[in-house]
Amino acid sequence: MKIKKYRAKTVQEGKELVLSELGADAVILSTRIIPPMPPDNEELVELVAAIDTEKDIPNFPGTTRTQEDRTKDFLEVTTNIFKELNVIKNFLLSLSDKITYSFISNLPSDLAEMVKLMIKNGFTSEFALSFIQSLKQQNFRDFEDLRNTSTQLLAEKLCYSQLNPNKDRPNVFVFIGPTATGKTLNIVKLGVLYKLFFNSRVTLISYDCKKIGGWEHLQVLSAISNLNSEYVQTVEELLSQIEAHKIIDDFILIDTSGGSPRDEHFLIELEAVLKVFPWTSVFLVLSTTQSSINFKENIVSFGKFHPNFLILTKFDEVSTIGHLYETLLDFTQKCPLMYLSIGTDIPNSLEPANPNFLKKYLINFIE
Ligand SMILES: Nc1nc2c(ncn2[C@@H]2O[C@H](COP(=O)(O)OP(=O)(O)OP(=O)(O)O)[C@@H](O)[C@H]2O)c(=O)[nH]1
Ligand SMILES: [Mg+2]
Repeated sequence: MKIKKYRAKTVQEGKELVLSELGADAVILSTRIIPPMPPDNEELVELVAAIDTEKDIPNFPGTTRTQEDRTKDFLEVTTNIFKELNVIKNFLLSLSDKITYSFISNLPSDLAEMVKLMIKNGFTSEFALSFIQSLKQQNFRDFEDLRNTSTQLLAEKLCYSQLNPNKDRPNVFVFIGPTATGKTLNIVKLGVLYKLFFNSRVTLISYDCKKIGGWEHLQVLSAISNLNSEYVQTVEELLSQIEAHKIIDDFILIDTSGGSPRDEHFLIELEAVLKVFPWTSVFLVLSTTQSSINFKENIVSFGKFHPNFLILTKFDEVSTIGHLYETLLDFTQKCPLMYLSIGTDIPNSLEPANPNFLKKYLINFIE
């Protein structure tokens, strides 16, 4: 490659110079204006042009290297450079791994790998380390054995509850939570299941006067599922419907409007509703697809209403809930897990919460 600078009075004149000297294959790399300078005090244009001269490189005396040979050489050199870069990249990755995971450097390799896997699955490094430290004294056949034992232990640490329905009086359940977590859909699933398993009479009441189509959603799903449903718009209407259905039904399930955990007005309204009746149980419905921060925020806001049971939804959309684990560990002590929703099928996509099901979602994500 030959590179040369040209100065001329105009760009056009400069181009002609380049053309005449380097030929039509020349490429102009840059142009710039040179301000007037003594002695001529004339503005000039500077062009930098280049021409590929590789084709003309002569062979050293005594050699007969062709263009093909030179291409081969070039490929060999670049391949070697890439190999070197890969070595450097791997070295940097292992160095960064060592720095990031320096806190597990004194653990046996299987346990250290397990801590890393837990962190990848959303657990915090502090929690993962302290949990794995507690397994130090145990012997494991292999890594899979360690992973199975860990998930089983973690799942068993959460609190679960089963429904013990009142036989003598109606069970009046109210469902609360943020928007679109699956309250309405799962109320319908429960309505069908209670009807079938307890051979009971069920009514669903929608007190969702906030969302356009909220009531219609419950109405359509109930009709398809052959369940009775009602719609109320005020607390007075809600109470009078409950009174009316208490006499004939075994289960009355109330659907409420979803709202933001940051919406003070919504939370005050919900609190007022929750105070008007001695509910048999308050169910909090939360989605597993939330980030750990948002999930925690919902637990704090809705936890103030002291729900009795927790329903977690959308397990079919996640591979792990490790990022929610620590919040759940604390919260389920007061509000145990009762149902886990794994899809939209009515009523089959609802599981009674249990450690054997939940463990599949704790350290499930493997790169
Ligand atoms: N994939 C999946 N989708 C679900 C699950 N549970 C609910 N859904 C879907 O999530 C969406 C919201 O469900 P809804 O039952 O309307 O949620 P909601 O909490 O009543 O919502 P609001 O009334 O707006 O507060 C719907 O499309 C449901 O079909 C689940 O477990 N898995
Ligand atoms: Mg709803």
